[in-house]
Order: sequence, then structure tokens, then C-alpha cells
Amino acid sequence: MLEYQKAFIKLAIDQQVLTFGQFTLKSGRQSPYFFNAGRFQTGAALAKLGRCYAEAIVRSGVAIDMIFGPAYKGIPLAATTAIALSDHHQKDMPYCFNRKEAKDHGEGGILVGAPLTGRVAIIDDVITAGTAVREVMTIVNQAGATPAAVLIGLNRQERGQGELSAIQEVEREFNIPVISIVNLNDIIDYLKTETEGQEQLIAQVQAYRQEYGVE
Ligand code: OMP
Repeated sequence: MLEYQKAFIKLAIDQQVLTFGQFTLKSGRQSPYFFNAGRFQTGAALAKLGRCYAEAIVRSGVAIDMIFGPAYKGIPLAATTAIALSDHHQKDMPYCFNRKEAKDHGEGGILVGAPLTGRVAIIDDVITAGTAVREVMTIVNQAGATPAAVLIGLNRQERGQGELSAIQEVEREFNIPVISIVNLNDIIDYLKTETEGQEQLIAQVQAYRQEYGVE
């Protein structure tokens, strides 16, 4: 695991973004952990988060022209990533986001920010079964732009609609890479090496991975 990945997991646990317990997912699965990006609630946390997303996209080597942040949770993620790309990677990247409801006055429309064109990195928090990200693909395609990558914080490494992981399905269906800052294996590694007395929790997470996970 790289240093920024370790820092990301530490930040997520410290900010209670990554929590452990019993959670019902959108897919109906019962999960012993949950990742809630809405809990990155301060300027400092958001700044660190943006640096992690920026590092992940730069390390991937994928060429992009802009960043798209889907409403609502993707909006601050796109903004903080764009700032980090400028401050730490000398890349002044345009970004835009959508509204959930079209505005019929003022500037109108559902898109805000830079024109949605070229090779677009879609930035989001989590992919479990891949439902949310499919909706975003439609918006990007309808604007005439090209989805170039999906950038997420956590890859839960779960099966999607079939035997492949949801992420593999998205990668095949849209022919683009899904880049994540960390995946579930990284979280398990972190719990094993950076924390103590968490054997029961590790066993629960591993059991969940056994039931719903893919390699
Ligand atoms: P899919 O649409 O099934 O890929 O699930 C992604 C969405 O599930 C996210 O956008 C969240 O609304 C929610 N989610 C989390 O935010 N964190 C998790 O750890 C798990 C989920 C989830 O419900 O699967």
C-alpha cells in the first residue's frame, strides 16, 4: 500500500467516513462497514481528500481534459480534486457538475461550470453494484463528451449484476478504467497492520468479502 493510500484510510477512519457496524446497502446487502463521503466535513479534511483523488488520477496515467462531479456528493469531490491538481500537480483542470433538477431561468439547464466536452473523469465516492455510475454515464454521453475514467475513493470489490465485480462490469460496458484510491483489500491490510485488537472486526469484513466479493 502506498503512503497516500494509508493516509486516505486513516483520514476516513478519523473523520468517521469509514465506519464499522451493521449497514443495509442500496443493493440490500448487509455490510459490516460503510463509507460515507458526506462526512468529510471540514476544509482540512476536504483538502487532504482532494490530494488523494488527484494523486490517484495522476498515478493512473489516464489522459483527461476535465472532471465531472455528479450531484450531490460528487460536487465537492470534483472541486477539491480540481484544486489539488492545480496546487500539487500544476494541472489547471476544468470541472463541472450537474443539478438534480433543471433550472428554467437565469443561466438555465442542468450543467454548471466548464463546458462538458472532451475526455471526462467522473469522480464519485463509492461503487457497490454500479447503479449510480450508470446514470452519470448517460449525462456525459448526452452532452457529447467522452467518459475517460471513473475515479472513486473506495472500490468495495463486490459482485455486480453477474459474477464479475460491479467495477469490471462498468469497465467492460463503457470501455474505460475505474480508478480507486483504495479497495477493500487495502482496508483489511490496514486493519491488520495499523490497528490492534480488531480480530473480530477483520473476521467480519473478511466473511463479507467471502460472500459478496470478487478478486
Ligand atoms: P451503487 O449505485 O450500487 O454502485 O452504490 C453506490 C452508492 O451506494 C453510493 O453512491 C452511496 O449512495 C451508497 N453507498 C455508500 O455511500 N457507501 C458504501 O459503503 C456503500 C454504499 C451502498 O449503498 O452500496
